[in-house]
Amino acid sequence: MKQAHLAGRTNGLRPSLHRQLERLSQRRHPGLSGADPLTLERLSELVLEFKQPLHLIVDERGLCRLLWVGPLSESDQLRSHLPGGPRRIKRRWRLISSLQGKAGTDLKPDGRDAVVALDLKPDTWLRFQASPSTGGGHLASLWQPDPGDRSGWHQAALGTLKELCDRPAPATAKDLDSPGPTTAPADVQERVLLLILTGADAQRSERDLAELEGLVRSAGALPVAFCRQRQGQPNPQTLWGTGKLQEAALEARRHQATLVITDRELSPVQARNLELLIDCPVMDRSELILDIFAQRAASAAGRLQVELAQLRYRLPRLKGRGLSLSRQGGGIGTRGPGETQLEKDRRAISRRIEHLGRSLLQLGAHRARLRDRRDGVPRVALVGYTNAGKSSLLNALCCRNPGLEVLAENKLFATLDPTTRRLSLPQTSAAPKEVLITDTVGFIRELPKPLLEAFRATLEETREADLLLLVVDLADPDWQSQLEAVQQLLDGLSCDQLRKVVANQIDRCEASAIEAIRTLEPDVIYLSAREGTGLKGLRNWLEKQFWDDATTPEPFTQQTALPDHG
Ligand SMILES: Nc1nc2c(ncn2[C@@H]2O[C@H](COP(=O)(O)OP(=O)(O)OP(=O)(O)O)[C@@H](O)[C@H]2O)c(=O)[nH]1
Ligand SMILES: [Mg+2]
Repeated sequence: MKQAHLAGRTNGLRPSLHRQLERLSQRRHPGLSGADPLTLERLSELVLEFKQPLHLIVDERGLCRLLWVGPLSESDQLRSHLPGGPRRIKRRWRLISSLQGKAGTDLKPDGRDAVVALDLKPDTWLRFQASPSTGGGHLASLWQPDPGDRSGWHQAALGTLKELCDRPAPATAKDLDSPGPTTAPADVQERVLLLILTGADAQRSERDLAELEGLVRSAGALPVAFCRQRQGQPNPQTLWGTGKLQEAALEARRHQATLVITDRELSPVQARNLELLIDCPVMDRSELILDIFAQRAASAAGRLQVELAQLRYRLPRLKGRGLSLSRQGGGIGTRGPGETQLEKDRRAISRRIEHLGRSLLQLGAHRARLRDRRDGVPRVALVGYTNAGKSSLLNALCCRNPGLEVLAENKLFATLDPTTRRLSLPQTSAAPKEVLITDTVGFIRELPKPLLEAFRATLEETREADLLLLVVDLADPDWQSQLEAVQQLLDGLSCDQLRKVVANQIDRCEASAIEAIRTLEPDVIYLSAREGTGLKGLRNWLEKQFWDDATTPEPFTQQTALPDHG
């Protein structure tokens, strides 16, 4: 018979004990179901002698593939100890654990043991107490993987060891692999677990979580679960506590998550540690945003900018990244420049970064020449938080032909490349009055730095505009902090031209929001891009800004002094 593999706390075992364990691991169990009671009796005697739990992994033919000594939690990758490696693992395998505990609750799979056991994907897990109960038998319970249960397992039977040894495996095994109603095929949509650190402000944390969920959906993935921890004394190695990460590992398996996304930027070491502890690819919010940009980039300039940002972000992180950079199956973080290329040659990447930087400079110069050609026509940029309604406003103002509309949809970062349109203003004089309006890429809190740097060429449209219309989604409960974030980002980009706040989406906002913004920005323009309300007021205001005197056709641009914000 094929000899089973012994692993775990085997160092320092007396040779006689070693032999006994080996003999036990060579005993055959009934095929497909059940277990050999005599082997398990002997196993429990050794548990009491060793003062260590012992675990058998039995295949569908009843052969023991591994005897693990000590807690399962001591192995990050129990599967890798199996002869033939993790790929050999099949369904219909059984896990049998002889435990040291005495109380009935000790039979419940718990903590890291439960997580590691789920990794094995066994059909059943028979757990029994090594110490006989007062009646003489061993208390035992049979567990099956259950994605719906918090522990990842549900109890299929409880009884004495003898009873459960004879019991065939329940036919309705809820295997974690079986497609349930909530399960999407993994290759169709990435399933994401969100790992979050919350602050003292509960409302703020809720909104941050909602925003992160929106980003995940924007990337085309499905947020399936989240784990949050109150921010305390951060552990520099992992940011989250070990207990929380154990919970995250369990949640990831319960929900069949294929990716974990954190709301905090991770150092390469932290990312690697998290991957090891959760045993799932881990990515931070910045990388997620970069991925959304990579998906949206349509123009040549947009693609160059995204590639540059991704390379700048990844270069310092190449070393030490494990699972997430070696994913071959597609999904978040694998779009844009190829990962194998990234791994191949750091110097080539640095050269590519230089090359991209030069190309973008050339593009910037080209754009500047184009802008010069528009000289004399006032330029207005629509800026604001992502999803505020900038593109909708551009369409409402300038687009009479439905075929020429820019994309406006309920997605974060729907717009990536700036679009400029001509807007004819109310003509009170004979001379035509036109301004150029540019729809720009949206902003977000804590925009990844490499992205901001790479998008300088696009953001120049904003810097070079004569006037900024700062679009706010007044229906978003978080509008105030979004407005602040945009103001700060504009300050950081040295955009010092006039900023006029435009309160959009008034058709669906709370009356209190209108009151609140009135106190904050008394001269705000209210409108609804969707309903078309307030557009006339905005046009009139623009006309007044650029043509002080309605009879003077000379436009009022940044080259001449602008009045103070008012
Ligand atoms: N009810 C209502 N919905 C609006 C209004 N303006 C925009 N929306 C909706 O808000 C969502 C986002 O609109 P967009 O115009 O794409 O927003 P954006 O600021 O361009 O977003 P990004 O390009 O992703 O930064 C879309 O679903 C719009 O239909 C409005 O005035 N009222
Ligand atoms: Mg847009």
